[in-house]
Amino acid sequence: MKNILEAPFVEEMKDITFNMYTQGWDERNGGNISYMLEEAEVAEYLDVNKVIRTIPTGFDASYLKGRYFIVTGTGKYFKNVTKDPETNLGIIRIAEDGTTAELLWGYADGGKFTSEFPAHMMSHIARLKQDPNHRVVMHCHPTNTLAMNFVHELDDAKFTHSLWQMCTECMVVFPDGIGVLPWMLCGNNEIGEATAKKMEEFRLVVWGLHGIYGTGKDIDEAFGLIETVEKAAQLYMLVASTGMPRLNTINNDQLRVIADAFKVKAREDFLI
Ligand code: 2HA
Ligand code: ZN
Repeated sequence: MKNILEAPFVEEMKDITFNMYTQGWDERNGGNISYMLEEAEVAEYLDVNKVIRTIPTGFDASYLKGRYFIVTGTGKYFKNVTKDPETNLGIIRIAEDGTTAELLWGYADGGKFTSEFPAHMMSHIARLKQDPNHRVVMHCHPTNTLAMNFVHELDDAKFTHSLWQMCTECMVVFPDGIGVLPWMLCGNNEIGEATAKKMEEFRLVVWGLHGIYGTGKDIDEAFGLIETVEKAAQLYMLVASTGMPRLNTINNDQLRVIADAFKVKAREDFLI
């Protein structure tokens, strides 16, 4: 059996949590990540028949039964994952009943997965139905994206369009747009269900006045989506902060030109 602390997926979780912490997007225990793993990759490092303990999922996750995930722990700080992955991360498998998670490694201080576990698992279900290669759900509190929530309408089309206009790259990276939820209480099934509903259409979902969810087939894709939104939001806020009139913008014709050139399908109804 190989050393789990050297597993590529543990290394990836260490790298990305530290990276996101240093961006300032994951203060204190802010943010959470869940990353779906193949049984074969886990079995190189762990005896998959050895369940340490079980943890209730809090909802019916039977669509994911038998699936493995590495997930950040509740109350844990992204900044600490690198120095103590076994306490700050856990590897779980969704049991046959869908209401139990089987802990195979981690949460070494008796902890459990993130309080946003329902939103993560419900989002995995929604994204897997859209894309069988989907694997990662990532949540954080990017500063400029959040700032923009206070001065911009929380509307899918309007929010997406404002960001598309900020940099040429946005149309290429998220032509499918961003879902935007109003402020809601976090950490429960209700916000999980609302997030998953948006995930039927979007890989990115803003939680109004809270943060963002990004998803993808790997960590780079989920992170890259969030990073691009945050860059555009930073530009939006910089420009807004000057109080000067905008003399230039990327207009809808130009957005269509970008989509054509990069062979992506823009959400035409968001070209408002
Ligand atoms: O896990 O970010 O949304 C801490 C949070 C809650
Ligand atoms: Zn949060």
